[in-house]
Amino acid sequence: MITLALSKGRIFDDSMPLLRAAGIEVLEDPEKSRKLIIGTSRADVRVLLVRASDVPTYVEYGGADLGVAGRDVLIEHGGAGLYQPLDLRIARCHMAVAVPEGFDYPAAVRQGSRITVATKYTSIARQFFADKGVHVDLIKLYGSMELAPLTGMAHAIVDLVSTGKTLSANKLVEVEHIMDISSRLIVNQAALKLKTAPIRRIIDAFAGAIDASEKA
Ligand code: PRT
Ligand code: MG
Repeated sequence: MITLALSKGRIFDDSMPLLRAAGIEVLEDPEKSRKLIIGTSRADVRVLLVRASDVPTYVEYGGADLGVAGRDVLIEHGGAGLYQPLDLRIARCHMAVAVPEGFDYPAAVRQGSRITVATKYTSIARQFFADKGVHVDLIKLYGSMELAPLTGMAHAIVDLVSTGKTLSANKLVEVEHIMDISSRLIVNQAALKLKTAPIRRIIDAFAGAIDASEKA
């Protein structure tokens, strides 16, 4: 049995064409079913539905053989014990620093002020500001980071941006582009040794589908 961990939403949706290219059809719609383990058209392949940030953990500990996770989630997890053979180029966005429209971020940086930053991505934020030599106090949040500057709790946020609509709806502006983000295929190292042929076939089919969509 090959077990693939996916999160509901954009990663699940964007993974479907890749699975199809590997000859795997998922048999249930996760938005309609409450099942956490769903079957596929292949008796030897099943899909596990987990939180996006739990995908690397399931793969690391062998709860799943393979998974799809964002670069953001992989950096925050640390990536220990995970083989990352492919950038799938799906669920693309970027990590950014954003501040309220009125906040003079360049001046704060120039003056060497301490900046309070709210984020779910503390490893990425800590590294980014350390590399810039900016002193920050980080506040860890698990969601709706946009509220932190609006309530006066933080000067800035570090969050993912795709269309930019969430920032503008909350009167925030992007002031730093930290890194581009896309999702990767991750593989449990022991599973790769024990089930080399079927896992390799999936990796190769995914790689072929990515190449084909790049050329299209
Ligand atoms: O929702 P949950 O707390 O369970 O977990 P999650 O938010 O980590 O999962 P999910 O499914 O929302 O995101 C999974 C992965 O998709 C992330 O780890 C990213 O790698 C990737 N991704 C791509 C995004 C976005 N685009 C994105 N826009 N993840 C989140 N967002 C959020 C962002 O945090 C912000 O709140 O969408 C909002 C901004 O979107 P725009 O379009 O308004 O800019
Ligand atoms: Mg989300």
